[in-house]
Amino acid sequence: MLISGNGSNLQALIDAVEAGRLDGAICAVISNRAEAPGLQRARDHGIPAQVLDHREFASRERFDAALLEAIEHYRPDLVILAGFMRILSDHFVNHFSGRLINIHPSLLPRHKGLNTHQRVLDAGDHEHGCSVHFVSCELDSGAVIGQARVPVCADDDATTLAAKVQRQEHRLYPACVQLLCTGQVRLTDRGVTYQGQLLPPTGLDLTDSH
Ligand code: NHR
Ligand code: GAR
Repeated sequence: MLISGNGSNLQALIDAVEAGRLDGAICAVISNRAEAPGLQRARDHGIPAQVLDHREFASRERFDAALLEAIEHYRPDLVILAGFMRILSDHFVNHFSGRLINIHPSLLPRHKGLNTHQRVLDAGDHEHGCSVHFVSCELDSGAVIGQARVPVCADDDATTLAAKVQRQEHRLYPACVQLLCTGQVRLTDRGVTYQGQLLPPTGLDLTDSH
């Protein structure tokens, strides 16, 4: 898993593995920031955690080459971005094609890029949420696996919205990763399939029905 910060989504995946809700193992965590709290979360659960500081590399391509090598050391089936804040170059993305996923705090294709919660408020949206998607070369534009929606209320600000969305992220990400681990979801040349059926562009609706 690749992180840059808190690692609450990493924690949700660790919890899912430990609870037997995920047929997989997290083989390593790599952060581009040494101060990322997620590194300690990994170590607390016996997961190898490593820092690769992008500022120590002369170019994005050099950083990505070192990152690719560090990841390949573990031979993972899946590479999971969870609050990882560095844009990845085409070579990296193509190398892990179909095995590289991200969670993005919006209902893609709405609000690609950063500061999504404030942008949802500025746009007057009544609905917000999160998306798990395969990473493609074009930023935040890869095929969507699943989404979870939350209502936007009159008294919401960017902080309350972020908290609501994150609560859903912590359900959505383990659920999507499990579908990948069991082979029920795949990236094909036609798009994302679930149990062999092509999904719509918004993927599976995994909104909390409670
Ligand atoms: N890389 C590719 N090629 N494609 C995607 O879809 C990617 C990606 C790398 C990361 C996550 C993404 C998000 O969920 C992600 C998707 C960082 C930036 C960004 O602008 C944008 C989108 C995402 C992550 N990063 C700045 C950069 O120059 C640095 C910002 C910072 O360090 O705070 O890399 O939103
Ligand atoms: C998550 O909300 C994730 O959707 C978002 O950052 C947070 C990371 O939290 N990702 C991005 O904004 C990617 N650009 P975490 O570190 O606690 O998992």
